[in-house]
Amino acid sequence: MTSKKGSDYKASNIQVLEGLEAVRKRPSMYIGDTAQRGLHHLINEVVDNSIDEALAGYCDYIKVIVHKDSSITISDNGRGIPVDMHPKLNLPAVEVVLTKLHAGGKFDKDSYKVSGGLHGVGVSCVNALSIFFSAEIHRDGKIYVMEFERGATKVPLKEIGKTKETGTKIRFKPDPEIFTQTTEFKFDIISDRMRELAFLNPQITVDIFDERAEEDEESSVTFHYSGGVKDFVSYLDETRQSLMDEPIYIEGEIDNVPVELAMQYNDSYTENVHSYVNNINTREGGTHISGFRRALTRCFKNYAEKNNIIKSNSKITVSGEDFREGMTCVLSVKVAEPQFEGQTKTKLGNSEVQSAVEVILYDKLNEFLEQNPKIAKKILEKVVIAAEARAAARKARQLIQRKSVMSGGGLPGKLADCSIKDPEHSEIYLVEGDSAGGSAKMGRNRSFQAILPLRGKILNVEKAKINKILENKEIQAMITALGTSVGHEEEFELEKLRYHKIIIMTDADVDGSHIRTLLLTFFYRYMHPLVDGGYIYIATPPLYRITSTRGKIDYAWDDDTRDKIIRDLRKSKKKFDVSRYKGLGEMNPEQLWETTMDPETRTLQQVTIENAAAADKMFSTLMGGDVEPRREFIEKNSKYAQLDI
Ligand code: 0RA
Repeated sequence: MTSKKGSDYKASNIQVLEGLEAVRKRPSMYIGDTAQRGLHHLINEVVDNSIDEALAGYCDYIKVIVHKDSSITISDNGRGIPVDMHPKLNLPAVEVVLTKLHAGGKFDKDSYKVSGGLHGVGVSCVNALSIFFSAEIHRDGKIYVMEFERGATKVPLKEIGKTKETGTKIRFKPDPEIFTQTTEFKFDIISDRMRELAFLNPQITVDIFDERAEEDEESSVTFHYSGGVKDFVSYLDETRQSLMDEPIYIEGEIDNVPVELAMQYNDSYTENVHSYVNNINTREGGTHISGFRRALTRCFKNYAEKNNIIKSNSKITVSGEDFREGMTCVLSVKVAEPQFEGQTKTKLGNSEVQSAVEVILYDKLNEFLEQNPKIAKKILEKVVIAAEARAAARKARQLIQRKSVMSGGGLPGKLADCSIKDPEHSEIYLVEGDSAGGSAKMGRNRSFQAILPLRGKILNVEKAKINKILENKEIQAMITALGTSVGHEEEFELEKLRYHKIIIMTDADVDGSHIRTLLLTFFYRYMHPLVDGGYIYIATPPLYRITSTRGKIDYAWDDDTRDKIIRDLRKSKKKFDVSRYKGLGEMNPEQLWETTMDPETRTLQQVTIENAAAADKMFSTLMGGDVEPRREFIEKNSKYAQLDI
């Protein structure tokens, strides 16, 4: 990594493009969306600048404060935004940085512009989208401040005192005119990202304070991990049984591409490889991931042959994915000029990165295996079992297909299909229990709504091998109904998906939320593209029914609404009866339609993954082996854990 000596910044380095009107006109173009995700993106956009300072070797502390009024303060101990005058524009550099689009002094190729959010649009966008924005800069022995409203300068740059420190403090309050859905920041979304950044940048410490927290709630957290990606892997595998004492850690640099990787095998059957380029989670993979896979496969195959572990006459064929089953890995590379491709621009395209990762991993992993024959043997035994299970799974998959062909239309008997065949306009309800399934079948609009009742608890896929999963009747029914098959990459066929809305409808009780989590775990692990594509939804049946005179029925989805309805009824001196729905089965078909299934009146919650590593951790904790961490996790996260994955 480069580390610049001294403060050699000049205002004229800044490349100026245009003003901020464009950002306010089309905010989604710059921050992705203006809903919850975009809102939180504002924080990332500012923090990315602090991380850039850290990567350049000037910053090791970042503090985030969530204020009561939904504003955010982010401060760092970097060099501070430059304040010298820009010769051509006749503006202080900081004003250019904060009020001009794409302004930034980091365009020279010598310096790594390694950090940067998905969109990498800069702090000026945050300014444009805030009703209030202030910057306090400690630099050259002086303290400066500047204030803005919706991107327009309200208080020009002024000096307000002296200081011995350097750094930048930015406070902003998102504009509710832009963020019409919500301006409420979620502590867990912020902390998931800050934790991730702390793992990926071991030199930094991040503090988060939540001033909104009630007395009994956790209101601050500190992240610092001197072990970097190695600590990250240990954290992700906290609730899994590891096959080794500590993760393998590998590091190196080729062609100006620093590569860092930690990996560990555990007793699960899922592959958890998280890759990052310049701190950005590359969900779609890319050249660094191909380099990783090639090296891994080559290395283990060589070792196995050399040591006669997999006999050449053996019937099993070991494939690349068998080497990654039950593996947790974090791969982090830094690339000076990354090319991002793919649907969500999270796939690395730079070809030079493949060989950099491949060469570094191959050499060092080889060395590790030679030095640790016991671990090597354990891993390879596991790989052989994975290969056998995969062969069995292939048979099970074919069986599911054959069965569905033999049963005529090929659909499971319990499915009440819809009449429309256009997936884009069709939806399927996965319903807990046969009795609720019956109500749903009667209450639905059969033209576009299909119903698949699921009996009892589906299998916990976190603890089962793929061949066992495919033998499960409920899972088989889902696979055939959805039409996509299951598994990684080639095996999964998104284009065959028969419904573009898959709606999980379970009771609003402990069992219901357990079944929902089991289903989500299954989709997350074995039908990942459905989660990524936003096809999965959760139905929200009401919690209370309030019946008043002449059979008028009100529904309430939470306690506050219930209390308000009761107050109003009392005021108008009406008699009423309140009951809590214990299960979907207590609703008659009309009620179920009206409250939970009618597109005009229902509320569906779309399942999205904000942070893949955090989601992995959540599922392994909720569904993994250890009871105690699960209990703790549920208690700590009960407010969020249900939906915000
Ligand atoms: C422009 C140029 C330099 C640093 C920054 C901006 C900068 C921006 C932010 C936003 C939050 N914290 C920040 N820290 C720094 C380079 C400075 C130099 O070369 O001295």
